[in-house]
Amino acid sequence: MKCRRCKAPAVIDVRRHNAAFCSDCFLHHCREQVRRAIHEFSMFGPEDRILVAVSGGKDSLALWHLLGALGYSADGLYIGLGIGGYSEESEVRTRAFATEHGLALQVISLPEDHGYDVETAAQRTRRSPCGACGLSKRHLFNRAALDGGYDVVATGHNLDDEAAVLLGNVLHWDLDYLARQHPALPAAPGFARKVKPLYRLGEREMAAYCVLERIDYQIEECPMAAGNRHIGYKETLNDLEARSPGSKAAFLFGFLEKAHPRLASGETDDGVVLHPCPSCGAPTPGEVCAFCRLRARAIPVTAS
Ligand code: Q46
Ligand code: ZN
Repeated sequence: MKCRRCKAPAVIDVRRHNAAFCSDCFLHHCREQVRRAIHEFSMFGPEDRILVAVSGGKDSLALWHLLGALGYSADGLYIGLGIGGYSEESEVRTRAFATEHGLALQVISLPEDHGYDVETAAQRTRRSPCGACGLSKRHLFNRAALDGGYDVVATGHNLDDEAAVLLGNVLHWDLDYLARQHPALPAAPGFARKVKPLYRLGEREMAAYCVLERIDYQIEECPMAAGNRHIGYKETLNDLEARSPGSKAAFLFGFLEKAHPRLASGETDDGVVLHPCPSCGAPTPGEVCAFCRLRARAIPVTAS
């Protein structure tokens, strides 16, 4: 197996591209896919202040590394979810990466700063752990970006993640979610701009990138992930991909090119009026925002 670009011995094949690469050319391929994603959707420019949502896993650390390799300066935000040893190790790796590369990192702890952890919030609000976790992370990343004067929040969602979310949204024909599923969501009042520069790269590519760049990431799966329906969607898509390489990319990129523009242009807000949450200021259609409701129910009430 030879590298498609330089004909040296290859270390990885990317069946979707019907190509194999040597180490240097594979890293070049990853940088080019991210560069293309950034330009294709005008995600940000060199003058923008970027906040990267880092979890300590392969995708977010690879993203932070790739942005630096492409000449962007980006700060990181890590949210400690209070998931025992998993969270502790994730934080250690995130801090070590930031220190090694001289990057600025902000750390928020759900238990210490907000008085609850993911498991408690899930139990008390009868949400799935990932539901409570996702709601908390979206809210806190957005707030940190607005408070810190950042232009954009970048997350490490990769091609596999996005294809799995798309499959779920299609299976449920959730048109609102489909209209909002995009690698670059513009800023709106109370909402920071959000981008996914890894949407053109698969999970396996991100793991290989970390190995080749010697990035020490959290390999353990989150113990709360069991039962997350996106895992099932990923397995289904992996079966499809094994039989027909390129299916995932065709599914996601075809949606973005052909279906999303129609969905987004037909998007109506259905008369929904957002107003600031009286407790935290986040835009919400209800009285108090979903995050503040979750937090109020998740924090144990102490007897007076
Ligand atoms: S951290 Fe949170 Fe993931 Fe764990 S609880 Fe679910 S959403 S699986 S990215
Ligand atoms: Zn609120």
